Amino acid sequence: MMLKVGVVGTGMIGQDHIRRMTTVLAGVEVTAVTDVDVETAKRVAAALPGAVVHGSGEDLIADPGVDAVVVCSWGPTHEQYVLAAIAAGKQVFCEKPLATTEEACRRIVEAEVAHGRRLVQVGYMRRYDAAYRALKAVVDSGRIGTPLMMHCAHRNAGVPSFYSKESAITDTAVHEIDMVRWMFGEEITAVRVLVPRKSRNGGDLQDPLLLIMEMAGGAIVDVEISVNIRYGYDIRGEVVGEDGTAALGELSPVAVRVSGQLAAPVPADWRERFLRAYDIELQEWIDSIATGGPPVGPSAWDGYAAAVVSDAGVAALRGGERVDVSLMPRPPLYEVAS
Ligand code: NAD
Ligand code: ISE
Repeated sequence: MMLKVGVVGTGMIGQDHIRRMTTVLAGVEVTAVTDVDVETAKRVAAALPGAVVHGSGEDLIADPGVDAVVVCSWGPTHEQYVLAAIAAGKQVFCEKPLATTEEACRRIVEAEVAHGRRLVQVGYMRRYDAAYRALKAVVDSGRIGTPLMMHCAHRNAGVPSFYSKESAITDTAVHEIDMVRWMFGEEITAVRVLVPRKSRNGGDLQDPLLLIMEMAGGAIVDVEISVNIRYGYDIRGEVVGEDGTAALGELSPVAVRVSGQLAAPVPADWRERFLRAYDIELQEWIDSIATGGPPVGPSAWDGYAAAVVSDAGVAALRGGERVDVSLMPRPPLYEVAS
């Protein structure tokens, strides 16, 4: 059985997911695409034998030739497509963020709860990354004692022109927001944002930023967000426990020592750094649908929780204050932590 997938949004990650679904993963075919940029959608479809180009995401979701939907359009458009997929009773993998506001995510959670069955998975791929999984295994084993702090860095070589001041929180740090909830198995209770001297590479953006998150158990997480670091894509994380520390390893497959120097390549971007994580994330999603089970990855609840923290981060960035995070009660549909 091949899962017939329709892709909404054929930009960078849409094309990357189509490439993996057509050349890397098993049990899936891409049968339909759509994009507001019709020419891009047509160009992408031309390389997909038999794929239909739809005029809108809603038409694609209604297509009987589409079993499940992958949403890769811009964040503010996610809500309408995820809600349409829930209304059609189709499984939907939505790239992060689930939606760009707490209210939009709440509407998605409420629609899924009303439907009565999990249909939504959010693209927080760090949970599938070998280094993050190894780090979590050490933390969970108790070898470094109770975690007290985590230091993170999220560095992009550069960002697109549509990237705004708030995107540092809503589009970039939102990955760490989801990751630490998963890493520590607890919620974030408050955030603040520190604003260092601006990089001359950042244009009008406030770059870098330091996001500080307080965890329910008392640990504190700091995240450096630098989005014009120039030298490459660099993702770091180190957990400090009572008895030791554990950090994401260096990921380069090669290190060259020559002429008194040590050099190792740095990934260019997220596609290179998280290549395998995206593969595993989507393969597990495809397999969960094939076996008739609910998706086991990040849920609409996780997407909602990340959005609430992200909104608090934006408020902290604007106001300079510490901002409390308050979640609605978790519906029983999401009681099993993902
Ligand atoms: P992009 O601009 O390259 O592509 C987005 C595409 O969506 C564009 O082709 C655009 O025309 C299309 N689009 C916009 N509005 C639409 C609508 N209403 N209906 C259909 N298509 C529409 O952006 P991108 O970098 O591919 O990012 C897309 C999404 O993926 C964003 O939510 C982003 O946060 C997420 N993303 C996730 C990761 C990750 O690491 N998981 C990495 C990059 C992007
Ligand atoms: C982008 O949308 C992603 O999700 C990348 O993983 C992240 O590193 C980047 O900052 C975002 O803009």
